[in-house]
Amino acid sequence: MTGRHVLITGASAGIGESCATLFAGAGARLTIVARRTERLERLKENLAEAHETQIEVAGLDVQDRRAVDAFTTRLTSQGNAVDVLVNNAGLSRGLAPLHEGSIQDWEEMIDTNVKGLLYMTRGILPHMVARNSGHIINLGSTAGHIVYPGGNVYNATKFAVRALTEGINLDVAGTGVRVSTVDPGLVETEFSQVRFRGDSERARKVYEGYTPLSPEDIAQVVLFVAAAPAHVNILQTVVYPTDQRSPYVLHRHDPEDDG
Ligand code: 8X3
Repeated sequence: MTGRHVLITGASAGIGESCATLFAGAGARLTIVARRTERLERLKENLAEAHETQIEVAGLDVQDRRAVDAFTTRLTSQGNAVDVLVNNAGLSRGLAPLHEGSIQDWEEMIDTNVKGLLYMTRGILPHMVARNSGHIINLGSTAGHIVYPGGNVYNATKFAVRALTEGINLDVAGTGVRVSTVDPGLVETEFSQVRFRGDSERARKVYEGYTPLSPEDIAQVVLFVAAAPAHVNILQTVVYPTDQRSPYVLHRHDPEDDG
């Protein structure tokens, strides 16, 4: 990845932060964006200490269409071509059945997971097509393959990410641009804290009694997908913890067995 320019959204925590760490370690130049700039600045400091690579930080909410447009216009007009866009920013809100769901929660998920991904991609992809090279890597989910009770709108957004990945992949046929999704199952991040709005006890229980994926596990896959030779396009990867075989089959160890 030496010298390649990687743009990562939602880079202030979790999978995005781990991607930034691994890509910096692999010698990439980074632009890391998120809403929480103080966390990005701290990450930049840590990475700059460990790796001799250029890191740009930008405060950006991918839901904000005008802000994304201004950001991508500025970035691309500086001749700062993006080699890899990691569309990682995403979130889940609530687990209510649809008939009890919060419309505000739905809008936040749709605006971030679907529209935010589209805004970023619309800003960056034309330049990749013009250069006949580049790679869009979307963070999907196993929730984009199988629905589960209360997942409704979150599931729909991740099904959309999968459909958009497949659609963009067809649209750029004949160019050197690559398009991929990495679709994880249960990864221990702030995801459940956000889903349950800071209910730490409920969030902790999601990851109890088995070994979930770590953000680093997924970042390794993203790096592998990005680092594949230019003639190889890994369209989709689905990654579960060994203890989870589907959203419906999760092997939790009996605490009694641990003595
Ligand atoms: C995260 C995985 O199963 O909580 O997207 O939806 S799940």
